[in-house]
Amino acid sequence: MGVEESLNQTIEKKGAVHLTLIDPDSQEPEEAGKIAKEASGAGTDAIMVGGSSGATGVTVEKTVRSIKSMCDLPVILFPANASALCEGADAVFFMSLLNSRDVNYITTHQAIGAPLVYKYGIEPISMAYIVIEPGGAAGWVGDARLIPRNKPKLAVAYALAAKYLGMHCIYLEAGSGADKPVPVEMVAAVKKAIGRETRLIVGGGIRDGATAKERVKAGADMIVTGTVVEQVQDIRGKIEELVRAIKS
Ligand code: 1GP
Repeated sequence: MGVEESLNQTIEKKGAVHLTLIDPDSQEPEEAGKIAKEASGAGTDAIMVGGSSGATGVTVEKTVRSIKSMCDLPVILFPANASALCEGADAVFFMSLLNSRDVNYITTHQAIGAPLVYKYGIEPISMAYIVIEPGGAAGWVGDARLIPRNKPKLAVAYALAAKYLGMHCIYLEAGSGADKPVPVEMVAAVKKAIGRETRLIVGGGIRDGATAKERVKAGADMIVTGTVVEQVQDIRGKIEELVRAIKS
């Protein structure tokens, strides 16, 4: 079974999935492997590997290898551009930053990366990436025309466009380490418009179970957390809290 199918099954059975994001630029590969092991023990569903800057080439490859040696979870690349692709991952969020002003982030990096995905035999999971205020480094690097927090209709418009273009997942991103996560009203409005089968991913600034749960109740199918594991001593305890909160 592919990674996308297995995530879909978990969503159907448990209501939502939790994804742990590891930025290869934030720690040594060995440490990344340990974090993944703790996250796996805590019940996270897959490990995402990527970051807006510094997550390229050998750094990504060594991190993926270390994670794969420490746990059995699927590893999904979350690349800022084609230089973050590598062999050894199970899947890649094959994404287009729909609200970027820069055509490179909408289609050019994808054209450069697609033959590598093909060559490496990585499963592509099509995804629309939509960056919401404050947007963080992802918004800056990707030159996003940030969606204002109080304009859910703009997020809905992009999400519907993504659905009609055939994308399977839509990621509402507030930016890594955001002081405020994507508003619940925006999550609800987008889910209402895209329906059950298009999967809604929400991330950026989610640090506790209650915040994650509110967004799942509003319609998020996948919750991504990254920064919080870099900030706590008890990685397993924190991820257990998040996982428990979002699974029915
Ligand atoms: C960033 O949405 C992810 O791309 C995760 O954000 O680091 O704030 O958890 P955090």
